[in-house]
Amino acid sequence: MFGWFKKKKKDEVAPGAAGQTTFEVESPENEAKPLVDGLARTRSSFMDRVESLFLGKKKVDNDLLEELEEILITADLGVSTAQELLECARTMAARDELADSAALKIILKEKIVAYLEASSGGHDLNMPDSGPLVIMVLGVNGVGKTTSIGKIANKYSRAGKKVLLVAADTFRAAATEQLQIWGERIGVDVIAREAGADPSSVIYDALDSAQGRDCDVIIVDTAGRMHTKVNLVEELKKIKRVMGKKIVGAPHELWLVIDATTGQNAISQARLFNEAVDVTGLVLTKLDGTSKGGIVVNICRELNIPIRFIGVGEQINDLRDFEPHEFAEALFTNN
Ligand SMILES: Nc1nc2c(ncn2[C@@H]2O[C@H](COP(=O)(O)OP(=O)(O)O)[C@@H](O)[C@H]2O)c(=O)[nH]1
Ligand SMILES: [Mg+2]
Repeated sequence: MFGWFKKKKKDEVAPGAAGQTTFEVESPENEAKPLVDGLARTRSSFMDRVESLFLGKKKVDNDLLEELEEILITADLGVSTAQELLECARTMAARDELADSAALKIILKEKIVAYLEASSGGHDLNMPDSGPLVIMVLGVNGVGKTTSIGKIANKYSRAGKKVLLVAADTFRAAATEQLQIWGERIGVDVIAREAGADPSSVIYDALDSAQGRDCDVIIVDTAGRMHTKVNLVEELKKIKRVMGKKIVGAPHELWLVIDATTGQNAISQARLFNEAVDVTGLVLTKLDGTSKGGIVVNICRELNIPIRFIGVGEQINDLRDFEPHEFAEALFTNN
């Protein structure tokens, strides 16, 4: 999905990436925590239940289908997705094609991949023709913005990119410190000002000084809380405008961080932010902390915004590129 971290053939240049071939680098992906580990909780609640559906049953009857419906809804796939999957299982049963859990798993997996592909497959980053890629990161407090920025910056930096971080969450002093700690840890510069400084002016100054630094990517951390919700949205719009004045086309990417453990609430948050600033990608965190990883499918279908990364833990390597096939594979892997 990302030109940056895909192992590309030499002559394969991503569209719109003219002059950006230096971004095509080997992936440090093998250092990341395996997805199968990150999804263990979801797998053990969702898949184990699918497996046990057929235990001791000779045929697919209404009871079994009802139980399946409950499993699908409990996994947070979303009501319409659950209904569609159930309909499909019913049709298969009517044709005697649903003999066991293996047959059911094959069809569920196929459908889930198709849903994920539809929103998150093959969406390249909106790379600028020249100059640094500017990524603005947003999301409510506590969802994992700063942590994800640290992980993403580490990934980019290890892949040979020059990264600059901007601490524009000036609402809390601790937020700036947290980003600075990440910066020190991964060896990446962080531009910060005192708590309470106007975020737009921090960004204006940061982008100014970035121009002399020859960096490849600038990631801006923003506040997830203001005095009111309206303030937050207005502030984010303002920050976006300021960036565009300083660097043409910036922010090129607007990534919304959402916490997978908050279920439907994550979807409502995404709608609110998307209306305000046109989100271009999602970072879905804390998948390790939920047994309802089906929310990923729900998010893809409800929002139709590509998922860029998923967080599967608090450590630096607990971040994965989101690849629909890999995700479905991990979800359906036998323990
Ligand atoms: N288990 C788990 N915890 C996470 C993940 N991402 C972030 N966190 C934790 O969530 C908490 C809030 O993160 P933080 O980055 O400060 O959120 P922010 O307020 O949005 O910047 C911290 O304790 C992080 O360690 C993840 O993928 N998995
Ligand atoms: Mg933060």
